[in-house]
Amino acid sequence: MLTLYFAPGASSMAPHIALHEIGTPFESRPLSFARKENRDPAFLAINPEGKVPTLLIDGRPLTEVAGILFYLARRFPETGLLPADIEAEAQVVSWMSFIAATVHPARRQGPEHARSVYRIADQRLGGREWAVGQYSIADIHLFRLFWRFRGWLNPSADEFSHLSAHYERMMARPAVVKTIEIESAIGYQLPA
Ligand SMILES: N[C@@H](CCC(=O)N[C@@H](CS)C(=O)NCC(=O)O)C(=O)O
Repeated sequence: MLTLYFAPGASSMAPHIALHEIGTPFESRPLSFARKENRDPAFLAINPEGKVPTLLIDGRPLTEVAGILFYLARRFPETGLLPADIEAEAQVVSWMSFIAATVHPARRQGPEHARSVYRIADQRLGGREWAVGQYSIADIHLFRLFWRFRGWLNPSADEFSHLSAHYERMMARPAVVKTIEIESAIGYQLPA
C-alpha cells in the first residue's frame, strides 16, 4: 500500500500528480502547516525532518521529491514516466538534481536570484515540448516549482516563454487538473 503525506501546493504536489498519472490506488494524508501537523510527534517519527512529501511504501518511509518520483516511475514502468534509454534517464536525473539543488532553494534567496535561476531553467528547457524529449517525472518536478514561482511573482509569459509554454502543456493534463482540484479544495497554506 502507498500512502502519501502532502500539504496542498507544497513540493508534495509533484508526487501527488505522479500518482494520479499512474492511476494506482493510494491513501491520502493531507497535513496542515498552519496547524503544524508536520511537527506532530507521530509524523516526526515517520520523517524526522517534518517535511512533505513523504511516501509510505507498505509502512516504510521514502522522502525527497526526486526519490519518490524515481520510485514511482520505476515501480510502474508501463506509465513511461522514466525513459528506457540510459542517456535520457541520466538527463532526467540531471534535471531533477538541478531542480532540487538549485531551483527549489532559489526562492529563499529573494526574487532577483530566483528570476536568474528560472532564466537558466528556461534556457535549458528551450523549445522542447518536454524536458528530455518524452513526458517524464522531470516535467512533473519542474512544473511544480514553476507553478509556485508563477503564484509568487506572476511573471509575464514573455519573460519565461519556454517554461510558460511547458506550464500550459502541464495544466492541460488530467492528472494535473485533478491534483490541483483536490489540493485547492483542501486549501493552500503556503508562506507568502
Ligand atoms: N528537499 C525536499 C524539500 C521538501 C520541502 O522543502 N518540503 C517543504 C514544503 S515545500 C516542507 O515540508 N516544509 C515544512 C517544514 O520544513 O517545516 C524535497 O525535495 O522533497
